[in-house]
Amino acid sequence: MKTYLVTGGAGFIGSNFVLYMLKKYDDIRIVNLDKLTYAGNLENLKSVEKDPRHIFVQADICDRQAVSALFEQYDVDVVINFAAESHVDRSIKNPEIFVETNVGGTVNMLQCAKNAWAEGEGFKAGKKYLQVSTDEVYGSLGETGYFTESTPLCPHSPYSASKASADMFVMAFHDTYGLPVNITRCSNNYGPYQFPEKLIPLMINNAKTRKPLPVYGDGMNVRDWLYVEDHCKAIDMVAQAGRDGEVYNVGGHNERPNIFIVKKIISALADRVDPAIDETLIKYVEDRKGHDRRYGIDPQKIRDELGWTPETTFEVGIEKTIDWYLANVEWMERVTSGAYMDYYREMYQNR
Ligand code: NAD
Ligand code: TDX
Repeated sequence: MKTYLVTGGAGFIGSNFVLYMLKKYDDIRIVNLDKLTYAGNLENLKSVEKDPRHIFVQADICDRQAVSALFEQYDVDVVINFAAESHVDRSIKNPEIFVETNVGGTVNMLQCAKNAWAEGEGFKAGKKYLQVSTDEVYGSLGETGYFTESTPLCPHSPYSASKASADMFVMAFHDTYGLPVNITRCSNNYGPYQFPEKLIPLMINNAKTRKPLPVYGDGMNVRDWLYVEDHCKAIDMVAQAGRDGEVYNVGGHNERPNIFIVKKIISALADRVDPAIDETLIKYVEDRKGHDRRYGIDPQKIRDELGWTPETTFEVGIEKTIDWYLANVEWMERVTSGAYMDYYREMYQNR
């Protein structure tokens, strides 16, 4: 039985990954370490609450004692490090926590894996540390071209700078100590359980409640969208078969300008909820500082080496996602109460 130490497994992608893996494999065990920040939500994991293959531990990835105790208690085979501060706008307001968690936390995870897996001059067989990273570390594209794994790192936001820095430590642990690592760099994810500070769930929630839809700048920034389950599949494949020390970009050539996404959500909600939901809700607001213009992933390496291809087209994925948020009103109400309201007011009242 393989044991996974998944960090950040109560967040958006992490919880989708835990559910995906427990559904796909019988013979695995997942130790899920999460600090439960504002973005962590155990409600996402309700369906596996009583599953003995899922062990939840509330802890901080920066905590040496807590993390090394887990390596001691469970014979961890694979680490998947999702835990991070993940929102660009928050990083612009408060960069320090991004350094602490995304850089310091990653180095702590690497050190703990290195210590626990040491054997003789090298490491025990069959171990893997996988760092979940982002296409944002490559910076911004012009109108043409794609990010490949050899595109130089050129992050612009405090968030992407922290993720790029973490990636460099991951590679340093491979190059210096020979730690068996991989990095995945994925494009924008969407799907169930995404916190409504991010574009798609924020727009669905605002449109449903007839609140203004805040579009940054001219709305023509382009993101490359991937359905979260396709990302989970890619991570599983890389963890199993990725060549040590390699980076794999993950994306499905689904580039869309932000305004296209917003209009798509409006028309879907007009059909499903109320025909009065229309484009008059769109409010162009002050642009994000340092706003990257375009992201676009070249996924050739993961396709050719590991046979990964996405299964969900954007057209299907966005409909499924909208349906999920409309069917899970209580989930949305719970995550948008309390502290979320303060965040929302602070973010958007002067824009
Ligand atoms: P998220 O914000 O939804 O979840 C992050 C999780 O990490 C939360 O459960 C939170 O409680 C936990 N966490 C935060 N700080 C922690 C700490 N110090 N110790 C332990 N747990 C902590 O993020 P997400 O969107 O699910 O992203 C997961 C990972 O994937 C991140 O590393 C992110 O950089 C990367 N990524 C995200 C996207 C995307 O579109 N969302 C795309 C590419 C890569
Ligand atoms: O209210 C909004 N209005 C708006 O126009 C919000 C929240 C966003 N936007 C724009 C900014 C971006 O161009 O939409 C685009 C997407 O924004 P986010 O959902 O904040 O995502 P992004 O900044 O692209 O980063 C996401 O993808 C890469 C994740 O948050 C990162 O964790 C991941 O690494």
